[in-house]
Amino acid sequence: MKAMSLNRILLTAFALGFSLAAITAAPIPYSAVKVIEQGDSEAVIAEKAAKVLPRPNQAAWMRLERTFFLHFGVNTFNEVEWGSGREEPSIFNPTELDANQRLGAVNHFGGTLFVLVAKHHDGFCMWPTRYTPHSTVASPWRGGSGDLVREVADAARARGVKLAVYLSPADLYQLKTNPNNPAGYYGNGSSNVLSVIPTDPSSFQSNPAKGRAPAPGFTNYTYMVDDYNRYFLNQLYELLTEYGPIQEVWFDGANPDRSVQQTYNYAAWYNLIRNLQPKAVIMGKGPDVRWVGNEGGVGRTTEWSVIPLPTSPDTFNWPDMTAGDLGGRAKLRPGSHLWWYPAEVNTTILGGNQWFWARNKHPRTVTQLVDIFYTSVGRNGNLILNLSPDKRGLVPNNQLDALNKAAQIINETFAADFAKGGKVTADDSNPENSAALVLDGNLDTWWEAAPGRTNGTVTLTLPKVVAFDVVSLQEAVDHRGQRIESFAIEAWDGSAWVNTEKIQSDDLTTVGHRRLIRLKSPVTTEKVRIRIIGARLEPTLAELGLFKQSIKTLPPTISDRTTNGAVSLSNLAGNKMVYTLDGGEPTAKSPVYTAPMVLPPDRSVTVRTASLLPDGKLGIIGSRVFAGMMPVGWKVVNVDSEELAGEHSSGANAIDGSSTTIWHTRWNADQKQPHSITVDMGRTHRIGGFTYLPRQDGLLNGVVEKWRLETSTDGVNWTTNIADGSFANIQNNPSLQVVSFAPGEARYFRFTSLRAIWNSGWTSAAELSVLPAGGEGN
Ligand code: FUL
Repeated sequence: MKAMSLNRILLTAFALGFSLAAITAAPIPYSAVKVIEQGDSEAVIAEKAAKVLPRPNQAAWMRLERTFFLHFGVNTFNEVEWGSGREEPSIFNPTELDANQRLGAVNHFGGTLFVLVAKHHDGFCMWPTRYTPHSTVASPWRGGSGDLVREVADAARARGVKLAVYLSPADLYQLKTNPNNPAGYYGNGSSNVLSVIPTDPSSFQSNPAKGRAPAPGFTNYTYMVDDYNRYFLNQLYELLTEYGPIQEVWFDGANPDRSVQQTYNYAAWYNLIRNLQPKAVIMGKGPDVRWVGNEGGVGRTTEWSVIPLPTSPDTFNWPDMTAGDLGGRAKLRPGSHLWWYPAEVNTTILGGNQWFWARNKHPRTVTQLVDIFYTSVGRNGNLILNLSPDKRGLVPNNQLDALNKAAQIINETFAADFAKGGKVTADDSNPENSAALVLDGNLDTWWEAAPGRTNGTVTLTLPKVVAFDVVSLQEAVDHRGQRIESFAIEAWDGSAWVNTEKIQSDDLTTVGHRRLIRLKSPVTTEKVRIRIIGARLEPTLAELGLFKQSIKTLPPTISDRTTNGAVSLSNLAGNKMVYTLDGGEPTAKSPVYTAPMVLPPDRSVTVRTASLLPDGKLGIIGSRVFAGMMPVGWKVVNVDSEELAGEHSSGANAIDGSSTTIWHTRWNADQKQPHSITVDMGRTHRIGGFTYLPRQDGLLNGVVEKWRLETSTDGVNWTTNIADGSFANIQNNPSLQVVSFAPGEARYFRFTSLRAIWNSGWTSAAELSVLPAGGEGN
């Protein structure tokens, strides 16, 4: 009986053109998780990886693409990146807060989702929670009746933007060592006891089994948890039941004070979220969405959404995944649990990856924001761009201006799809999935290569010649997973197919939900083909688009400063460029750029520049602050440790003007803080601050977290300018740190590392410099 039915299957299969090899093995079904077994062949491993599909909450989330973050709280009022938990709620008093203002900017950019920081690491709650008085209720804002979550939720819904919440697991206000809150729950050693969520606040510790009435339409839940986890669950409950649908819950892995141990009961948190908001994704320390691994807005050029986990996702503890190759074939090993885990690319509108507003923080340039769009949304990840309202509670004009200009460029670029109206053919297709489906604007229909093939070519013939320089590709990930491993984009030049030249070092490897490839210059043709060279299984394309970048108004690119202080300007469109070096706004009459400009060595300089368009108008103005003096004539006069053997990392590298060489203490010796370096600037300057550029090679060894800065006019008598400073969040944001102090005369400065990341004994620096008196000294 069995043999007969198998024969019948085989006959039918032959009639349909399947190969014997493909049909004799048991078919591998699509599923949410797959385990690679010992002995699985390369082909089986690839097929398993290709048949892991996104779960429904992820599929909906991936289509959001352009999402926003908002960091605003007590840190805004103290102008710091990380708080201490000891802030007085009275400092929180935005005078003009208007949630509609920030949502307007989000709308203009096509923003689909807004992630509000409801509680940052400092523990101050932005809504009137029942479980701590440390919230907006204790602040003067709206006379103590303010609820930021409500105001943002209402404004977002009114504008069709979805809502999400960030609730920091680290909580310095609740830290049991916080003198301002001696009864703090965080790390208080309480036992796991039966707790009803939502808990009655009046018997929160005395009788946690006593619940309060559930929110309308919801019920209550029971967990065995300690005080802090019960606190956290109750806060989640409030946020997820009182503000309408929540699309994403954001769990940050950062923790400014690890001296107090507290276990997070993630299993209970996830369970509660699934019960209350089953459509939400859990981001970060959770199973649904992965942090891309940096805060600079840059996804991988090869970005797999299927990730091998060493254990089952049910028991995995979701560490940060920062390696370059997370899901390539070399990573797929026996024992791997393959899991859909797409990337979210979080970054800031403020330069230097800074999350909270402060007077001296400036927005990124428009060019940088446009680039970030391509390196996030264009690399199979969702972009989450942070806005930073100021003390008024409003997003300042300079941030709005940068965002609106970037939005204008991106919107103009994607307004017209030149592929529309074209005719599409493929060399070979699955009969159910014809090539024409790549132009139907529907991600749920797709072209698929004929069964058994792992390559294929899709050719687009346009009714007339077009010029384009952006290619958009999308796989049918919701239905067929992620498969493409390598492809080429070719244009017909009238007699042959020629490879188009891409703008960046992007590898043409993965596609996933969306891949945007920018070309070096516009290609003019009436025929384009996408040649898929390799795939894990039959490749698919759900959509294909061709666009022309709106580059004419893009601000010129301002280069790094060379060791001689020279800076050059360039622009893709080949326009003339005008500039100023005194911080003033360039006009059509400003000097026209002709050759690299040598900046003065003894002060910070702001370069501002714009393209001079053929019609005499100016394009968008770009600017760059070169903070810190040039190290011309400087010498290291003392360094307590430097690695000269393994790799040349002498102290001199910290003042050579190059961000690619580093000072590093000895690798195998002197592994104890403090470490210090003393620099002689050759003559006395009046200075008002210093800069520290951590190593920029992606490694964190020796990156300084706590430090001391001293200055001297004679190298003998020293003034301590800052005795115990710290670089908040440098582990996540290893970017230029600019610190001001009371101005004074100095010929020498001494930088001492007191603590490095992971409490290691090393110290490293790419560059150290000082600021002329007068802040950043434009
Ligand atoms: C980091 C935090 O420490 C920053 O302050 C910010 O919230 C960012 C989104 O995550 O790890």
